[in-house]
Amino acid sequence: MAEGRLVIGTKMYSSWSLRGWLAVQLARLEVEEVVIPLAGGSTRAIQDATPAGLVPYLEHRGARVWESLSILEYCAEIEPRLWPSDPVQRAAARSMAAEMHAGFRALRTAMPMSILNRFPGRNRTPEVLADIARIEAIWREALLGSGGPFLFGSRFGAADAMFAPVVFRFLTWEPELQAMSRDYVAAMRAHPLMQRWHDEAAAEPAEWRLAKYEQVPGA
Ligand SMILES: N[C@@H](CCC(=O)N[C@@H](CS)C(=O)NCC(=O)O)C(=O)O
Repeated sequence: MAEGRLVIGTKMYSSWSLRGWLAVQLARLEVEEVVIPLAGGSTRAIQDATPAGLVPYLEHRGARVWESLSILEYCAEIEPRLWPSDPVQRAAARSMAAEMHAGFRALRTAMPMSILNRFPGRNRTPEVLADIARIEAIWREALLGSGGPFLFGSRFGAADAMFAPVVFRFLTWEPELQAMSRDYVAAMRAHPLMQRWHDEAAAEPAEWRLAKYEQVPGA
């Protein structure tokens, strides 16, 4: 029986929802999944269903958890292996997750998650390329330290969950990436939870598609 619910947005586009959903899956919480279609702006349905008017939002055993990073931390209390066991590595993983949560605005704005689309070569502004360079640098440091294939070793963890939408963005927008980043993107994409999210996004009703994320930018 469900012990709560996870409220998320359209899987095709809702990058923050993907982060919360991955954490909930990795911690194996038994919650009902409530998907509210995004409308490209604030919606009454999401405002009514969540404290901050944003998805993801988790209710579990009496806890009310909003903000994707808080959901990750809540899930890590139940499944501590979401973070590396080594304190030095754990500090790095938390810093990367926090940097993703707070930053990379140029990339997030110019290269939205739109899972089934392919827009190679588009929107490579200097600000976006700077974000991508920083992401590649921190991925590289983590992967070299852990040996991969995930950021902190063999287990898909919280830091990977935070960067999962970046993986889908890179597959859509196809920026030029270093070989190590390409290998990481491939390892992430092959993970069963990423495959499941992709397939469930592809199965969403056609009427949930939003023109702003479906059109080739600038066309
Ligand atoms: N800082 C929040 C950001 C959440 C967010 O911006 N979610 C978007 C969808 S990806 C949203 O709910 N937008 C309101 C709407 O579309 O009605 C988090 O980390 O959870």
